[in-house]
Amino acid sequence: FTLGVVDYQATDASLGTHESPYWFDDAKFGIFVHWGVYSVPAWSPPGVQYAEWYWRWMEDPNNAVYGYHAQTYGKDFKYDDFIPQFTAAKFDPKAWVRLFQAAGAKYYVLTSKHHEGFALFDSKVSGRDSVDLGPHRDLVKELFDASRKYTPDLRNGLYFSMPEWYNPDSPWMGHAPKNPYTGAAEPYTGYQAGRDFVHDYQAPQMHEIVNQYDPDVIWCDIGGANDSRTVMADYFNRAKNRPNPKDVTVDDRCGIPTHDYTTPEYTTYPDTVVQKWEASRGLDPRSYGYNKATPDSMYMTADQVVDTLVDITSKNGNFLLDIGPRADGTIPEIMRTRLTETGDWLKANGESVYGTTYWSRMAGQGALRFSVKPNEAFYITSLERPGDQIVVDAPVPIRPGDRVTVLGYQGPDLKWTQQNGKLTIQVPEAAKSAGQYAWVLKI
Ligand code: FUL
Repeated sequence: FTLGVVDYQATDASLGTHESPYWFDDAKFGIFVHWGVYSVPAWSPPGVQYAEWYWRWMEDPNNAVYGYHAQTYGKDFKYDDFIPQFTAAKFDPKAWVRLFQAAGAKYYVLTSKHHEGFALFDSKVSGRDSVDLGPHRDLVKELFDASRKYTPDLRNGLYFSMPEWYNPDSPWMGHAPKNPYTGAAEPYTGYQAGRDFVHDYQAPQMHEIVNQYDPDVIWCDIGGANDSRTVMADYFNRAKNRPNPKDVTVDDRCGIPTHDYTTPEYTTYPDTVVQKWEASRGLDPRSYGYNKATPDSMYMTADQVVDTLVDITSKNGNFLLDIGPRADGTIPEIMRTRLTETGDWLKANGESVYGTTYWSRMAGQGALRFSVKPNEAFYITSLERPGDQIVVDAPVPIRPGDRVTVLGYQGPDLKWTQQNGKLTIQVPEAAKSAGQYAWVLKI
């Protein structure tokens, strides 16, 4: 086994030996951030479709966004006219990373460039970025710098959309952008057409994010035409060959077989999946980008966030929970509240989540979910407020003399019996009242 000795080659066989690192498996909870020019209009019918797809929807006469746009901004208002309003004027990177940490997240993933092709970093291969346009700031650098300074334990990740919708050179949906109402051709601001999309633009940008920002995670999206073998070999080698080697990780959407984990979206796997996975979704019922039409009442509750996190991690997944900041860089109050509520739960109960592994026998039973710290503890988490007893009809590894406690509850140990393979635990009223969202029993 030659890990650390031999460099990765740009082949599937070589790259295929890369796996998700321990830190990622142990981290369990990350924050996804969708932020871009789409954060300016930030509109879609709530609960229906992704607001970060505004430009796509606006092009489609059958979509509600088409009419909304004409009515709100007028038919002459082009998507790129939103760019100057993407100001980031109140963007406070230190407050962001502190919030992610307060949420109990161990990493975050920021959209370095979404399908609209607007990069939030200083790109030399394109002028379509936040340094040349809009805020005139390197938003990726500012966030990474703040994280490294104020929250050094937080890992820093970047999302990157491989194709671009209206890039005139993009092989995906590439066609020159046009006004959806008049059909007139429009400039793709900041970008010089006539390139080999993959080799002159996409791959160089991916090298830029690797070399300029040194991310712990690259979260590719969509796949399609790519030079990702070369990019990933460079990324992996750079990480392992430096004076302080570190382990980086990559998802399964780079357009090549290589991946460390799979990425169900707005869904989770029904049962344990042994290869590492990470489910993502927004606090919004159906959007990653900010949707100002979504009422607070439609956002996930903290109870739902906690239940989702516990459910996912019991099946060997991570949960990448998304927020959508506003164009000025502020994070809507409802999102901040949900994150800190989640963090409060994790403060008392996080030992049943971080650094655990799934129980090989089963992920859960009814409202119960299981997690394990080998040779240390077995956790039973009830997603509902427990009744007077919890019964597990499965061979829970408990031995005579083992103590059962409730995390966050200072009272006496719980009484338990195990008979015919069934574990019965008595739950006192005070222990139930000590918790909220999800109750963790520790053996
Ligand atoms: C999808 C994108 O189309 C969505 O807008 C979002 O970024 C999600 C995480 O991935 O493929």
